[in-house]
Amino acid sequence: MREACLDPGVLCLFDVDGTLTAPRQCVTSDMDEFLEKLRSRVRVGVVGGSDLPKVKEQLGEEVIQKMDYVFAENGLVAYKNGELLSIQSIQSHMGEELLQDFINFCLNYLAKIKLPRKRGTFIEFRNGMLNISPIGRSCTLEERQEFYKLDQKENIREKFVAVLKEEFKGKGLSFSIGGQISFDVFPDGWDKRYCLGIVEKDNYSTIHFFGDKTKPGGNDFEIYSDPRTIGHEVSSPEDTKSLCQQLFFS
Ligand code: M1P
Repeated sequence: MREACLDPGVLCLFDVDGTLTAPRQCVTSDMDEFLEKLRSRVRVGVVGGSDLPKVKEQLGEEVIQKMDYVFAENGLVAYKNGELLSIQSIQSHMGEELLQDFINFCLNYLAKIKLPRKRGTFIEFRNGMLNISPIGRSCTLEERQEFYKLDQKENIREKFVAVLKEEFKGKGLSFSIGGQISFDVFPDGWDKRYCLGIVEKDNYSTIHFFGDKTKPGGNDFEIYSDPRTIGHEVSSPEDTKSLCQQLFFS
């Protein structure tokens, strides 16, 4: 069935939060079914800033079996056809010295921020990146929304990133604000374009990318504007679905 109208030269890559799901929420059954249907036309992959446990939480435990590719942490953790392809390690890339200087600086800065609410897990250590959250990742959904609103007014994350950029200038670190309560830190080049280096070997003639954070500073910007992809800016999962309907089913 899949093979009948499948164009194996076309790959569609999707961001997760704000593109396939509401931020940090589970995929709807409607979107899940649509992605299944889309896989009858093109190859499908997801490229999220989040780590694999969060991608699974949102897209389902079976996601690596259901998609052609799953790229967690921008592709620093990569799966193809249900199999692990590669995994990166931030500590071996940065070295313990710089890593600790960086973590210590962040802890110090975090300790000085006063917010209406602060919870736990301010620094999440992932395979290929660090995720820093001023409110703390263990906040509730309500507390998340409250922080996000405040951040839109006061640019708490943007100011933090600006200070880090200055302090760690020339150290080969990149920063991206992809979600609502945190920002990601990784070595230069380990943004979402990282996954393009992986799929390059599969010789696709066309790679579409769909994302919502496509402006400079957003974590979809680099891959969206990369000449190897056709970038599509979307505003919600509904928008993503209707754009894909137009592109692949009309
Ligand atoms: O997918 C975008 C971002 O999703 C989460 O962001 P937040 O929790 O701040 O909404 C994080 O997993 C982050 O790493 C990721 O880039």
